[in-house]
Amino acid sequence: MTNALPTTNALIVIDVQNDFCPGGALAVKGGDEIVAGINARMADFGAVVLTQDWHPARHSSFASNHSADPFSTIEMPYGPQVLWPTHCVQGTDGAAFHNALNADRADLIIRKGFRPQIDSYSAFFENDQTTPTGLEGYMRNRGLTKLTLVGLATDFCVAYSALDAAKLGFDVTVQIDLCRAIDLDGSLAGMIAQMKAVGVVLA
Ligand code: VGL
Ligand code: ZN
Repeated sequence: MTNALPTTNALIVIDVQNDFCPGGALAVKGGDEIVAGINARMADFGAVVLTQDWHPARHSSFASNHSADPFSTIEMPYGPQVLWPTHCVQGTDGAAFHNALNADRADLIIRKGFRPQIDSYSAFFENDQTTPTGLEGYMRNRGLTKLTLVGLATDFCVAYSALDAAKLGFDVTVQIDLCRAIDLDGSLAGMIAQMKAVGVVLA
């Protein structure tokens, strides 16, 4: 057989959802510009996984549930937490994937942030850094050891996922031209530095 896709290589597409695209509730500048490039990259991988931010309306990461301002920070039992505009509420159009994303190619769609009391930026662990999403087991069971991450947002869900994947011993690349950032108070530079420090390849 020729052109076999590398069976150890997975593309993980982080949160390419309407609420993170222009016009959405937590719009990331240029969020929609990466969709065509992500679809094209899918052909290079033996596995494609999509993540989907998937919050109940009463989620503790929503500023509206604290009568606080969006983008302010509060102390949660697990540490500081940014409060966000209400976004990616389960079953809403905002939580749906961008309609041009080739979701049909996905082997797995992993949802995160569904527990009301814990946010989950990373595709591997929730923000308490201990509650697993199950994605590590899926990757190991399929022998997927080389992970390439793309999507939204570079400095939150992509970076947290990349840091956790590196910590778990996966070989991790973030394809930065297929990501877009929120960049809250220097968060982009900070997270890029952290990713480099743990050996994540920024391609
Ligand atoms: C995200 C903030 C809140 C992300 C998700 O996908 O980067 N950021 N929820
Ligand atoms: Zn969220």
